[in-house]
Amino acid sequence: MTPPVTLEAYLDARRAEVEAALAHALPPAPDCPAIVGEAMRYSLDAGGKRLRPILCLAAADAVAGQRGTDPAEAHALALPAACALELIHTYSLVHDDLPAMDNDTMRRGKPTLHVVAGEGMAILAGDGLLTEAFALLAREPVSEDPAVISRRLQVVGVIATAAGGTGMVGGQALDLAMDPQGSGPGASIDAAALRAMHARKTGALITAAAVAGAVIAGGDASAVAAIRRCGERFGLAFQIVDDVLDVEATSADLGKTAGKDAAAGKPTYPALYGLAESKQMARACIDDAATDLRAAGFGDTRLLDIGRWIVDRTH
Ligand code: GRG
Repeated sequence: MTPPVTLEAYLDARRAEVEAALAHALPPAPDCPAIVGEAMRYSLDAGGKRLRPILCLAAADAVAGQRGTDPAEAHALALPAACALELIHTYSLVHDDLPAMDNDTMRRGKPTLHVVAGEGMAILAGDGLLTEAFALLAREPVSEDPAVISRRLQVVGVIATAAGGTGMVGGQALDLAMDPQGSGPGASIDAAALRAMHARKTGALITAAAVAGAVIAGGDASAVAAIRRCGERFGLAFQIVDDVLDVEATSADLGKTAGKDAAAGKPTYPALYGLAESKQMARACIDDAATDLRAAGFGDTRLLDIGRWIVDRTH
C-alpha cells in the first residue's frame, strides 16, 4: 500500500474505508424492522467528520509502523472498533438532541431524528446504534488467533468504559445537572469541574478511539500509554475548539445550531478564558501531544497531523 501524501488524501482514504465498513455494520431488514433500521441509518449516513474512527485507524497505523507490521492488516483489525465508535458517537448525538436533553432540531445539516421520526423512534434508534456497536465488537475482527481474540476483548472493555457511567454517560449526566441560571447544586462550575465534565462527556470516547486502535494493532503497554495520553490531549483540544466554534462559526458551517451554549449561559472555555486564550490552550494541547508522541517514537505518524486537523477544523 502506497501511503497517501497529503493529510487530506489520508483522511479521505480512511473516511472511505470507514464509510464502506459502516454500510455493513447494521443488521438488514427484515432481521431488523425497517422502521427502526431506517431511523438508525438516517443519523449514521447523515455525514459527520468520522473523527473517532479515523483516529482509531491512525493509532493502529502508528503501532503498525512501530512494529513493522502491514498497515493494511492493522486497518482490517481496527475497522470494527472504528465503526463501533461511530455507532456509539451517533447514538450519543441522537439522544443528546432529544427534547429531554439539548432539544435541538438540526444535526449534521439535517433535521434531527426525533423531528423526522418522533421521539420514541429516536430513543430506540439510539438504543439500537449503541447495542449494535457492541454486537460488532463481539464478533469482529474474526480471528482464530488467541492474541487477536484477547485484544478484541480488551477493546470491548476500553470502549464500554468510555461510553458508560465513568465516561460519556457520566459526563452527560453532570452536564444535564448543571443549572447555570439557577442556585442549586449544579449552579456554579469552575474550570476544573468543567474540564472534568468534558473529559468524560467528549474526551473519553476520543481517547478510547486512540487506545482501541493501538490495542487491536498489538501495541505494547508503553505504546498504548503514549497513545492514550495523546488521545486525552486531543479530546481536550477537540472540546475547546468545539466551544470556540459554537461562538465563531455559523449554524450552516456547523450543521447544527450555533451559539446555543452562550444563549443557555453554559460555562464554556471562551466564557471562562476568552476566545484568544481558549485557542491558545487548544494549540498547547496539540503541541504537548506532539512532543510526547515524538518522545515515544511516534513522531513520524499521522497522529500528529490529526491533532492539527482537530485545532484547525472549521466545523
Ligand atoms: C446522550 C449519553 C449521551 C451523551 C451525549 C456527545 C454528547 C454526549 C453530546 C453531544 C453534544 C455536543 C455537541 C458535545 C460537544 C462535542 C461533540 C461531541 C460534538 C460533535 O462531535 P463531532 O464534531 O460531530 O465529531 P460529527 O457530526 O462531525 O461526527
